[in-house]
Amino acid sequence: MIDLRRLGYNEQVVDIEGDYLLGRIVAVHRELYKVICNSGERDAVLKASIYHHGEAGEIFPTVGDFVLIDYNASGSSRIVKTLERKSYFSRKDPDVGRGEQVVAANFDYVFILMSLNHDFNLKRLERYLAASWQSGGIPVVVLTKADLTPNYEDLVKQVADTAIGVEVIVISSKTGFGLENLNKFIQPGKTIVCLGSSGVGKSSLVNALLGADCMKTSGIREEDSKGHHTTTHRQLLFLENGAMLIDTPGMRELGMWDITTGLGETFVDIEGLIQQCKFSDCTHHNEPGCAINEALINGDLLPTRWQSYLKLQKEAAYSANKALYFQRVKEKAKSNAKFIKQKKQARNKDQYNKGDF
Ligand SMILES: Nc1nc2c(ncn2[C@@H]2O[C@H](COP(=O)(O)OP(=O)(O)OP(=O)(O)O)[C@@H](O)[C@H]2O)c(=O)[nH]1
Ligand SMILES: [Zn+2]
Repeated sequence: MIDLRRLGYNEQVVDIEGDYLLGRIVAVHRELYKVICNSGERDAVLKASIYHHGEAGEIFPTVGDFVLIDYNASGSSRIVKTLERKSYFSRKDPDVGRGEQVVAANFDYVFILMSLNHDFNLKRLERYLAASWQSGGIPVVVLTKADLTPNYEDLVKQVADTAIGVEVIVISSKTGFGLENLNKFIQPGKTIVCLGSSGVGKSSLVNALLGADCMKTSGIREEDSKGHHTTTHRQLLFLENGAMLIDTPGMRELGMWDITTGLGETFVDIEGLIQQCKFSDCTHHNEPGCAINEALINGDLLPTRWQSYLKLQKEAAYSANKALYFQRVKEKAKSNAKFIKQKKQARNKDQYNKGDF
């Protein structure tokens, strides 16, 4: 028996109609899903009448999602519901017009990897931080490749000044240096996702954490709808102590992020200063009593940090509109579906009354 709380599920499942089982998605490959549930790991597909022909707006599951399945002991189970997410990362769907695509869900911590050599870039870090806060996960900055950069103290300080209130941990996956400092996050039932640009050492860290564990490399062979054989790698990985890691290709393709609410947490210092401006509608240009100007003059606030804030805020305003736009599209689709359903029902009733059904 698998205790689903060990998979990170802490909520109560209400409203389960029928004999559905709770499970967690461990891999997605096109329309095929792997779900771990009380009966072990199962193949599953979406129940078409709910996801494809039901009311618009049913949320498609992704790696890390908790779902309800209509269990089938002898074949593919049917996924009937995607439960509410506590955190997620999404990217713009590569299929034009389809809005966003969620690539990972229900993680507790986001390890933001940045290497201490070539990849070191504080502007990018701010962006990753904002996206992480926005995702609902807790960011942890992991500075990699310590073995290649002997004098990193100054770099760590710069990161600490940028990532206010966030833990910063220096590691080397090659030598194992510092890995033990990640243990407080890598706890049973907790799920971690790694974020960072190509080459920073995400795979190396995942492999170092998995150690001798071969779960990652044991692919799952299966047949797709056209009869082709494919190998799906598990994308939710289990560490020996019961912690979980999400390692999915989608995370490498994150591009346009909605960072509206994540901004405030990334720039707590600036938001704090703004509160202290004399006028509540201060534009931080030449107003008297502007705490931002004061901090810029006395050196408490670096001009580069202020510029980053302004730049990201501009982008956030754009993506806020984008989010609103997609929300409206979704609502519209939903009300259309309802309308069509009502019309159909009315028509059927009509025909029934006329006796020509
Ligand atoms: N010296 C040293 N090299 C490392 C370390 N971690 C990773 N590398 C090397 O950096 C290169 C990239 O590492 P990966 O783990 O593949 O990086 P990644 O982030 O998974 O890259 P993508 O798959 O492109 O996203 C490889 O050549 C690794 O051997 C480290 O701690 N020290
Ligand atoms: Zn001001």
